Amino acid sequence: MLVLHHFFSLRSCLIILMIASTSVTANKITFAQWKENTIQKFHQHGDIPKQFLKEKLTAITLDPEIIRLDNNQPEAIFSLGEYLSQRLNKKRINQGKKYFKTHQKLLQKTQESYGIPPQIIISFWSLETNHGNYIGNKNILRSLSTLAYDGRREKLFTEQLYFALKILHQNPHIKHQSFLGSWAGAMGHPQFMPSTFINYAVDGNKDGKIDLWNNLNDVFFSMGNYLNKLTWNESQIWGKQVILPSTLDWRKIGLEWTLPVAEWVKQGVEFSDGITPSNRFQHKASIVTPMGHNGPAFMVFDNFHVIMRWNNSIKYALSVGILSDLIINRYSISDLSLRDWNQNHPNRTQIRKLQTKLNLLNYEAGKPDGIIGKQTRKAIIRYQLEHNLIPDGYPNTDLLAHLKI
Ligand SMILES: [Ca+2]
Repeated sequence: MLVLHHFFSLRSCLIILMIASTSVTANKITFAQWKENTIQKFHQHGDIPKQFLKEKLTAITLDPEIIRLDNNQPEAIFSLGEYLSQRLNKKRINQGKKYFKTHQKLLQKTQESYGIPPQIIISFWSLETNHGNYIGNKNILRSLSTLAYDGRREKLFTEQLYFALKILHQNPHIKHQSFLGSWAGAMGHPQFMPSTFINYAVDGNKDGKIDLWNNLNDVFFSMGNYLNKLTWNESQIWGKQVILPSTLDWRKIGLEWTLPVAEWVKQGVEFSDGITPSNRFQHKASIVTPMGHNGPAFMVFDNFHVIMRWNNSIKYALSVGILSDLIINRYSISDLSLRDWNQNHPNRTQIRKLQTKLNLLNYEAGKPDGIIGKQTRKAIIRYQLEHNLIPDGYPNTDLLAHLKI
């Protein structure tokens, strides 16, 4: 899983800024020249010996498969129901429950050290690599060099390449040939990007080596440490499914708005399981409706934002939260009626058209990129408000028909 949003230490940030400010114009020079320039820049700005950089980078070749994968982003966008059905299948849920028991001791130790509940660790572990079964077999340095040179997200991947080299330099037990991960550079059981590894990975079993590929103690402790530093709050839950009253002011829906639980309840919000968490009345929460007013609604707490700092996607965060609940039998998958969450989601071409049209009409939807971000959502809400549609910010068929798309 490619993780774009990481927290960097101040020192790392400074190094990143220095590297980025002098980054090369990748696609105008040959790969060999690019490697030479990169070795030079990393040496000047970082603390890795030049000889080491040369040894690791000089022999690297471009990986055409990675360029192809990077350029072929899927056109279809899954509905929440489809997304969750794929990820939360029976086998995965049952395995999660099994590992929750078999690794109980280690998970308990992780919770004692970092305050992260066992079911949350198992849920991330499960969704990232299917409990370590899909950790990727691409050479990290080759992947990151290719992506940095290819240029689409040159800055991000140049930074990650620097951190990857730093990992190899600081951890001589990790050999170049076994430094493997996903095509986008995510590594080991938790699929940490190199910057995450550098800043948050820890040596759980105290054998003097950090091993996120083979040692579960290191894996769980590193995940625990990362989530702890992302400010996971042990006394809170991630969220709960809710039922919204028809009278609710839709302008208050979305992660930008927070109100105390008591206030939401006062406004008529009910909990799908019928249990009102009165012990959490003072906690602040937002309400998200990832499929608009025709889909499910969730009340989410600060921990939901923590999950989104790991991977900045509401659907991903919901999958982590829901799987963690399923692992501890808070409810069962059949209680969720995922089939009802399957309404058609427009594809990227339709969203690009929608953005272009909204821009033409001066609703400022931002660059037509086929992705519903904050700005597009705001533009949709403004349009909906001005045309007496329910202002849920969701591009449903009514909205597309209204705009003749
Ligand atoms: Ca270790």
